[in-house]
Amino acid sequence: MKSTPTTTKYETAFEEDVAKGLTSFPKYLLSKYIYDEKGDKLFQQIMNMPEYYLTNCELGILQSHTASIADSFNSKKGFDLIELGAGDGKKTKVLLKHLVAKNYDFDYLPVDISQHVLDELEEALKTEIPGVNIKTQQGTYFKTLEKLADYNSRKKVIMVLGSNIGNLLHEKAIDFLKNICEAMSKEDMLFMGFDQKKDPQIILDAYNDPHGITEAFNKNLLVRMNNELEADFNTDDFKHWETYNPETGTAASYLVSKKEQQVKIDKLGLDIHFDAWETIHTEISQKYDDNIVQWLAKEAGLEVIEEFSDSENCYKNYIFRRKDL
Ligand code: AVJ
Repeated sequence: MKSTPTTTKYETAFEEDVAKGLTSFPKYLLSKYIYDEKGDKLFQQIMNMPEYYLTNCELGILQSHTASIADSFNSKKGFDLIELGAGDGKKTKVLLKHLVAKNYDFDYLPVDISQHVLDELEEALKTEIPGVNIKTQQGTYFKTLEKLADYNSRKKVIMVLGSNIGNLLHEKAIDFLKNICEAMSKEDMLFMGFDQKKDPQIILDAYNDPHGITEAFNKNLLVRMNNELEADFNTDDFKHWETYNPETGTAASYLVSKKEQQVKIDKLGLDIHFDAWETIHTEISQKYDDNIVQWLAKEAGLEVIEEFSDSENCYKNYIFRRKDL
């Protein structure tokens, strides 16, 4: 029998996910779609705002514990440093500078979906820290991890900074950690940043800044649908709203419709109705404590072997190993 290729109504995952999210109740959109070129720029601006404490907290941890972190990474045959989500490398450069200055034997493998981001990082490192042996890896985390699982001639250190795991609900976070775990060998390490539970007001302020940058970042989802899916969202008709639940540690972002309205998404042939004050859930930014992190690790087959923190325990970077090997 001849097999026919499966056909879907949608050309891209973005189209399919938008259609699914906006025809669900309650409505939602996936935060990963915030990051187009404009979304990347807005996130850079977020990282530079005083209210977004995460970046400076983690930078401070990397600066004050550089030597012990480098020491934990090292092994007899040196190591390969694999960074998932390379970004602009501001925080990573602190580590790389030290590793080069102290003559550690290592390669740096930044992984990113965007070749453009990787090229810029490589260019910057060439002039700023010429001693780094960089091997960029373009692709999704998942594909790259599969590929790098066999990369086993020496110790691998997998690094994920920025509390990026916080965008995932616990169940998904465990899947992500499991994927990483499966790519690890006995002596390999995972070095990962987790934003911590703290005064709820500080968290709300970080995601609800008075400059309107986070609002623009969140609304970039609407702008993208207008640009790419022939939608007619009026961004002024939606309000950026942030909540934080100190019991669960979950910060959540919403876009709230200020009025009853009908929005067309021509490319998807959809006409979406909003009641007045109806919500679109757009992002979660999970906050953690040691118990949650240890539980996530255990569920994924990992264990915490070391942690680094600032004096206020505002943010923590943990080192994990495989538990079963
Ligand atoms: C990049 C996922 C860590 O959730 O703190 C910043 C994204 N959203 N402000 C976060 C974000 C709103 C950020 N992460």
